[in-house]
Amino acid sequence: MGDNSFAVFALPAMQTRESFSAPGFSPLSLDFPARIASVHRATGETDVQVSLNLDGQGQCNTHTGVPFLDHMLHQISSHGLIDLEIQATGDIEIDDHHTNEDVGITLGQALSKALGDRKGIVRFGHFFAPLDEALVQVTLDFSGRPHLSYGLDIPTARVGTYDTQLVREFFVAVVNHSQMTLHIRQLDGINSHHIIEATFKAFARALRMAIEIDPRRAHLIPSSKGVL
Ligand SMILES: [Mn+2]
Repeated sequence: MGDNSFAVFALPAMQTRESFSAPGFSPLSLDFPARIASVHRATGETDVQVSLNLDGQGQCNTHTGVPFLDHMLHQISSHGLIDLEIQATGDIEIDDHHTNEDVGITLGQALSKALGDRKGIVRFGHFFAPLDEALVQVTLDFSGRPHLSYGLDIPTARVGTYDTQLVREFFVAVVNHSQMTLHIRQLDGINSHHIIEATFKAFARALRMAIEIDPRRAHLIPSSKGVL
């Protein structure tokens, strides 16, 4: 019976694979407009320019004046496969707070702009990222309702010169300006650099999953209400 049942189930599976053996999907193959955006935001405290391509290859060029933030933005680009260019100047002679927050705000606005009405996206994303002893889970939803549930317990006040309280401030800004629901859970971790970097890696992969075009409903807004 084992041999027969294998044959019965294996044959349709092989046919299914062959019938979908077309080249890899890209939004362009569904006549999607390029999912790119540029946002410039200037205040009395900072001047931030963000350009991104959601369907990129992880090319990253960021100069925020906050080296650790640049290192984390590189994780978003590289693991999210988002081409990302960020130039920021800010009042870092005071501290990194305004620049960190305003980069988050502008990145959130650029994400929202590139997604447009969010037609065709998978919408939900999740990932567990380890970095040595650290393990962080990120779950997100482009729900249209900003919410952050922040579950990091970072053991030191600073990583290099970067104030570790700014991690939460960054994600608050991204969430509010991209209209995203975001849950971050730290499952393990001792080293602050590892915990934060695992968070950005998990965020990047969850983001990549959520913004991917779902070919089965590429021309529909992914909500039972029809609006996000
Ligand atoms: Mn690192």
